[in-house]
Amino acid sequence: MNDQNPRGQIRKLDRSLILQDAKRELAMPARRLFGKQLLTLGGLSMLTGCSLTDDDSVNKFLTAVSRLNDRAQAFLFDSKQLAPTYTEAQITRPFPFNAYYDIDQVPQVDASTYRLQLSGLVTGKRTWTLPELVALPHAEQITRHICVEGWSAVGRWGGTPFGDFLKRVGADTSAKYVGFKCADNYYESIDMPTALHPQTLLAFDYDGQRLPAQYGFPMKLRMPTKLGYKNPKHIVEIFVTNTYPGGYWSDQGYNWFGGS
Ligand SMILES: Nc1nc2c(c(=O)[nH]1)N[C@H]1C(S)=C(S)[C@@H](COP(=O)(O)O)O[C@H]1N2
Ligand SMILES: [Mo]
Repeated sequence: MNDQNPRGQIRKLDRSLILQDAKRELAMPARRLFGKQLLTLGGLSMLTGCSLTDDDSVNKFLTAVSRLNDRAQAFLFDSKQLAPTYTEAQITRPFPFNAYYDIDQVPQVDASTYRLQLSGLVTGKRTWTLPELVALPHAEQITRHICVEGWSAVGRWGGTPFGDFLKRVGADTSAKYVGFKCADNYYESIDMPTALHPQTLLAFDYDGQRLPAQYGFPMKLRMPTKLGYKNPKHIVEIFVTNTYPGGYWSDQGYNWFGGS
């Protein structure tokens, strides 16, 4: 019997404690997991018996943990839970700019020739002009944008609820992912429950004005339930798919779900 075997007993205890610890860690928003990852990794590597002896095995292991984390976050995501909203007076001015390049490299998209492409699992594969998009039902939000680099800021965005737009274009909302291609070659993808979340906005406006170039003209996807890097700016194509599309930063090791 196990309880007469001290070594077996200790093993069992360790396993359940480590599992508990791992569960707690995985339940946390990704940004907190980043800081504490080492603690859990030690425990998890013991638990799984993975030997983390070289960069390759460490990378594979971290990817596996991150995928596990994606699943935990997807499981915990409550599609009815709303992110906090703020007042006009709480807006951060000026709102920070961030991208994988400097502000002088921001893409200049021509409004008159711009067309939004839709592809993948959608029945309405027509293109959309900017005036057509801006004429869609309008919603506003004042929410907090949280960047993994350690800053956050409150901003005001206006646009059309993305879930309604997906339904309007005949998207298969039972599919797993919505992907985005951007004018600056950035790319991103999100889970369908987040795409359908009531605060997920296809945003054309910032603070009552058309989105300035640096904040993502002609449109960005604004999700207060996700970290900054999940919110693509300068969107030129939206596609619906069951094949994991990855994203600019998650393909470099950041957590894909990226919940805030
Ligand atoms: N197309 C595109 N979208 C992007 C990025 C980018 O480099 N290109 N950077 C992301 C990151 S890391 C952040 S924090 C926010 C910054 O948005 P802001 O300039 O409106 O603050 O945009 C996100 N979306
Ligand atoms: Mo970011």
